[in-house]
Amino acid sequence: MTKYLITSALPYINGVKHLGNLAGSLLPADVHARFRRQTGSEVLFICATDEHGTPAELAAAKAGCDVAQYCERQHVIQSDIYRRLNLSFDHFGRSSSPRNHALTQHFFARLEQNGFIEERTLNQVFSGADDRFLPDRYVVGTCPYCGSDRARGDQCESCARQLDPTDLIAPRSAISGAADLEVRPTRHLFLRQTAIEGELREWLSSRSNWPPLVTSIANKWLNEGIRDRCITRDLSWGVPVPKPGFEGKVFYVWFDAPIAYIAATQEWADADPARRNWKSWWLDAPDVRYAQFLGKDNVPFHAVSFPCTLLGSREPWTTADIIKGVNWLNYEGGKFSTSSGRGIFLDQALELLPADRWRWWLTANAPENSDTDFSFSRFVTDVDHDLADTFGNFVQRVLSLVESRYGGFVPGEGLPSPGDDDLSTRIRTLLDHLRERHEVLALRGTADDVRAIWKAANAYLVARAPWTLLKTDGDQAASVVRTAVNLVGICARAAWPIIPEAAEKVLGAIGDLEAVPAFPSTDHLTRIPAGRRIRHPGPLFAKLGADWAATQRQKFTA
Ligand code: B3M
Ligand code: ZN
Repeated sequence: MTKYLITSALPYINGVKHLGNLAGSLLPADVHARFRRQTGSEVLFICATDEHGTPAELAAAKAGCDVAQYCERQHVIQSDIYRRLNLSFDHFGRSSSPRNHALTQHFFARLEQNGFIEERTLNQVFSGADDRFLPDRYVVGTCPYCGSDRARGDQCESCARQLDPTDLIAPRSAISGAADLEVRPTRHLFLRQTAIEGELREWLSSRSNWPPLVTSIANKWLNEGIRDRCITRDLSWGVPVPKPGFEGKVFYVWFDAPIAYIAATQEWADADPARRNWKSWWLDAPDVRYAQFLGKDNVPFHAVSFPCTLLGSREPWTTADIIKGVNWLNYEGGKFSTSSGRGIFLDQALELLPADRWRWWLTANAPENSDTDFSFSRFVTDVDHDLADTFGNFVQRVLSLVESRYGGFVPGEGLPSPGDDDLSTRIRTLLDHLRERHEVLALRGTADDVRAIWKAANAYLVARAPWTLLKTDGDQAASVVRTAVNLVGICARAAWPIIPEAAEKVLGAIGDLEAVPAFPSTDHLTRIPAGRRIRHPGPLFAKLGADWAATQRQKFTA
C-alpha cells in the first residue's frame, strides 16, 4: 500500500511568520495530510524550523541574545502558533538538531567520496570591525548607477541593478556600519552540480504532473545552465564543515535545510524507536509517495539543488514525486514583508480569530495560478458567506429543528422518500470530485467542492422543507430531518481537512466524532441512527461584518 510522505517548506526561525507563509506551504501541506489520513492511508507529515544562516545570527544579535538561545526560544514560539493553527505535524523538528548536523555531514562525505566536491578560492569582503566575512547583502553603500546610498552588495534596491560588493562606492558593513572593509581570499567548497546534471535531468523527466509553475521554474534553471554551487560559508552558526582547513566554516543554510526533512523524521522515530522506522520512509522505500509543499521562491532549491544532494550521494533516498509550488499571497495591494513588519503575522491572526476562518479563506483563495491579494474586506465577505451563511446556517437549522421538534433526539419515523436517491447521486458525484481535487493537490478546488456540498445540503433542506411537512406529513418530516442530520455529518467530514475545529465540534454534536473522521461517502447518509441524542453546539461562526473588516484594516495599516 502506498504511504504518503508530506513536507512543508521549513519556516525560517527569524520571527513569527505571516499569513503568506501559512498559505504557501504550511496550510496546504496540512490539508493534504489530513485528507490522506481521512482516506485511511499511512501518512507522515514533517516540518521543522530552518535555523541556520546569517538572518538567524542577525535576528539574535538584534534581540540581544546568543543565537542558539534565540533559536530555541523562537522554535517554541512558532511551534505553539502552529499547534493553535491545528497544523497536524507528526513531528516539528529543528534544522539545528544533532541529527541534522550528523546527516548533513554524512551527505557531504558521500558527495566528496563520489567526486562531487571541489575546493575553490573566492574573494570576499572582510570587515575588520565585525571580525567576519560579510555576505554580499550585508555590504551596503552608494550605487554607482543611480547614486542611491542604500544599495546592497547584491543589488541596488532603488534601481534594481545587480551588483557586486566591489561595485559599491563608499562601502560599509550593514551590521556595524564600519567602513574598514577589505577584500580577502577565502577557501570554499563547491557542489559540482554540473557533474550531476545528467542524472538530475533524467530524474526530472521521470516526474510527471507537476504544476506548470513548478515545471517552468525548474526548466528555466536548467535552460540557463546549471551551475556548481558554493555550499560553505564563513560563519560560526551552522553545521561545521568536517574537513581539515575548513575549521570555523559551516555549510550554507540551503545545503542543510532540506536535509532536515530527513533528520526531523529521524527525530520522530527516535521518540518511539520500537514502533517507528525512519528508513522505511526515506531509504529504499518504493512504496512511499513524497509530496513537497512550498512557495515559488523555494522551487529551485527543491527541484534542482536538493535533488543534486540526494542523487549525488548515490544512495537510494526518497525524492519528491511531486512539488506543489504556489505564487505569492499579497497583502492589501502590496507585499507581505517580515523585515518591515507589513501584513498580518500569525500571532496577530490568532489574536483576532481562531484558526478555521484563516484556514478556510487561505485555502479557498490559495495563490495557485497567480498571486492573490488578501484584503480584510474580501476575507470577511467570503468567510461570512461560506462559513456563517452556508455551512453554519445549515447546521444551525437542522440541529435546531431536532432540538425544538424532537426533543434533541434524531427522529425515527418515516421511510426515505424517492427524492433521496437524487440526493445520494448528487452527493456521490460531489464527493468523488472532492477526492479527486485533493489527490491532484488542487487547493482552491477542494474548498470549492466542500462549498458545493454545503450548498447541496442546504438545497435539499429548502426543497423538502421539513418545517412545512411537519404540518401535513409527520413521517415524511421526520425522515427528511434524519437525512439532514446525516448531511450535517457529511458536510463536516468533507470540511475537516480545511476547518478541523468546526468540523469536530459538529461531529461531536451529532455523536459521531472520531480521532480522524473518515472521508465521507453516501453510506454516511444513513449513518446516524434514529434515537441518537444531539447536543446543539450553538452558533459555529458568528458573522464578522463589513465594520469589523474596516476596523481591522485601519488598525493594521496604521
Ligand atoms: N526557510 C523558506 C524561506 O524562509 C526556507 C525554506 C527551507 S525548506 C528546506 O524562504
Ligand atoms: Zn542604483
